[in-house]
Amino acid sequence: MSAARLDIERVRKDFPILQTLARGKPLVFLDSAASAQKPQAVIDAMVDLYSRSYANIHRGVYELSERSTAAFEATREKVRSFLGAAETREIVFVRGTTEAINLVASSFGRARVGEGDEVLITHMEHHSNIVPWQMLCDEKGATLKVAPIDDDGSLIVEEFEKLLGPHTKLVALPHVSNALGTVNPVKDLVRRAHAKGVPVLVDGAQAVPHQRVDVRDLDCDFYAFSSHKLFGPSGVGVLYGKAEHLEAMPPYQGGGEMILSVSFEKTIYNEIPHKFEAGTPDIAGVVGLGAAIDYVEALGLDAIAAHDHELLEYATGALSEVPGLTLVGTAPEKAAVLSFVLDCAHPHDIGTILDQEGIAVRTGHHCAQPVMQRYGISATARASLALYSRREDVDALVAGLAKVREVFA
Ligand code: 7TS
Repeated sequence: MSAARLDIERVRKDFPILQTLARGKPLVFLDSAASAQKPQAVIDAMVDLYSRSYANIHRGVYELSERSTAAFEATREKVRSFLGAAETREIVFVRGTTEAINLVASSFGRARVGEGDEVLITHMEHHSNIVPWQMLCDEKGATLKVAPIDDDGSLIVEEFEKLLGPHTKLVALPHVSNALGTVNPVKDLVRRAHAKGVPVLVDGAQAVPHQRVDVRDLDCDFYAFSSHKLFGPSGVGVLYGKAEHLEAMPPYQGGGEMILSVSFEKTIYNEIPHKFEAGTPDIAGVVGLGAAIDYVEALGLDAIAAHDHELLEYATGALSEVPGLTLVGTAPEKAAVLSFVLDCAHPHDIGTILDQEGIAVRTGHHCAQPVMQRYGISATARASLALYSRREDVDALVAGLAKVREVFA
């Protein structure tokens, strides 16, 4: 089925920041993998909540609190549908991907992983999907195992399979790598892990802005993503967990909202998902995430995926023509990320010169230092694309890189 095409110029009008200047030049924003820009609909939803419907949620008997609660809980249903989850009680609101992974490591991981056990991750993780597992392994006397990647940035599936051993208690892997753009065959990897009785957490931070995700089709046990990469506000994220796991898991944090009753002798915990939502959440942030989901659903996830893919191919071709440029991460299955090095300039110098042209790219290790170590480099420059990116942005990048060569080559 061919997807409807995105009308990019119309889409761009939805994002006020794209109309602004950077260093006196039209902004060319190529850092959406770090955080995406926000459409007016998201900004309006948050302003509207604060202007007309704001109160603390789940507590008040009065009308304003009921409205605020309804707006908050409506987002839970939007997320459920967005991820294809079976029930809203499988959707936990957290601060972001990082907190979602820490929640699973602290609660599920602590209960499941013991001395001599293993947690399996991949060589292409963001630090957020390394450090919580490392902390867990240190605490429990367990071992962190790392599935290797090929030179092109693909996971070596046979090696992954071999590392799934009798001591493996948990697998955590990225759906899409932030540093390389590799899209992992998650459904297949989950199937292989489940065949050995091992549950899987998927870090979906870089996947949800670019493709439809169906957690029941993937059959993953946990799926984490951040609102801010999905055109929603920062400070909010989602942990999807299968109800059977969430029900069995001990709470992550204690406090208000996560209890049914408290006495000094005994506390009875609330039902899921509230058991994992201690304290007053980012109410407007969750409402903003709901508006972001409405926005991408209205454009169509298939149309977004087709646009991102087409632009990635265009950008890959254009950058391949730049003298002295090497792309880092050339897996056959890739999404929206172009990491590269130049033979004549350090990535930070590339970023600084591009900035003078109004072009925003990310430079550094992208919180994925083991990926850099794998390729024997300390940093890359990274251009990342989103639904509002266009060929002109790529052309501006190529012209900017010619300036970098003029200065340094
Ligand atoms: N996992 C992946 C794959 C990511 O790309 C990121 C953020 C995170 C986890 C953490 O998300 P957070 O919202 O909890 O911070 N990635 C990036 C990036 O590539 N540049 O800046 C942040």
